[in-house]
Amino acid sequence: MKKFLALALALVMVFALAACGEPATEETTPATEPAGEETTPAGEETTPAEGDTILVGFAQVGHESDWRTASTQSAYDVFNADNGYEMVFVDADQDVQKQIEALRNFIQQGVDYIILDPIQATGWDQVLTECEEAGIPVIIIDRTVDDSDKYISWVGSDFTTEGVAAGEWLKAYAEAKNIEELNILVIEGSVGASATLGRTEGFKQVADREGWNIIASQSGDFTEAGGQEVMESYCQSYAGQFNVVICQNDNEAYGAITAMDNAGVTYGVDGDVILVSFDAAKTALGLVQEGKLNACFECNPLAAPFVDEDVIQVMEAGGTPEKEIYMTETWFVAEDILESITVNGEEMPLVQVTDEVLAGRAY
Ligand code: GZL
Repeated sequence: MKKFLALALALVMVFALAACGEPATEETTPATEPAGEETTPAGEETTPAEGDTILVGFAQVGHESDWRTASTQSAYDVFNADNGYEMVFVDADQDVQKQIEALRNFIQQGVDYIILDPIQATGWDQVLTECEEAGIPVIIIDRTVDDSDKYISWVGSDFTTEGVAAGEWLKAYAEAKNIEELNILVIEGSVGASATLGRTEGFKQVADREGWNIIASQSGDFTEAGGQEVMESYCQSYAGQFNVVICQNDNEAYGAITAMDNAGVTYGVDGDVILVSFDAAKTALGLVQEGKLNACFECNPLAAPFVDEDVIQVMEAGGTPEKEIYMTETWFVAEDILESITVNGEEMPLVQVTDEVLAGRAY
């Protein structure tokens, strides 16, 4: 009954807005809003709903990567009238101040819940205090807030474990291929992002333990253009000196591939350079299957269902959700020469990318 009422009211509102000459399309966002590049950067959109629906405000990082597109799509797939929600969505275009402004606007709008994917790990305690004083629960997804605990739950991935996994795989792979010396270039993610900090820290733990040579580590800002720019610089500065490139997300790897192609540097299973990325978007997994990427370490972007089921619905029923809710991840590889790796003492399987694996991917 609740959903039917919300849907009926939403339809009434749509026709009312249309009659007033309002752009009806802004209020009739379907359950599956295409959230790709056409997402309004730094803009505000609202899914329609009326009545006793749950109003959530979502301050998203931006639209910088395939991963981000999937994360935004996941929110539109869940927080819409079909499921008893109305969502106010803000794309902060990788600008922390825009995110903080969005949270303050959500307070003014009187949303029921705030969802935040924090662009950077620090600088949040003041605005989270304001949310707490306004009595609005905040749910953090994906990246972490490291300087405040004024939020109900965090739903995301263990970035340090992702970095350790990449290091442990590289160790096992080099041994299997009889590669004795590893000279490594790293293309880091956005400066100050917990995903960057964690992946860097985790990989470095293994590199330090194994005595590997990390030649350089620069930020590509999690974008394809950034990855290409850094890789072009690396190819000029370290020509012939490196045999491993670690990209901290898929889009940086796409850019690095363009740069290495242009520089005549070979990579992947049959190349001179071992190429690794994080995220595991479908495009990247296709590159793994082709052997252009040697390995790809998943970071699951589909947090919205967990926020709905394990946090908001629990609170709506009067319960207390878990403070930390971890997503499940898979480590993908191009070849079947290794079945598993040991990460932090736990044996974890490696999945070779096949047509069947690709067909089963949601993003
Ligand atoms: C990781 C996420 C990162 C992705 C990038 O959880 O925050 O941000 O790895 C994205 O693709 O830009």
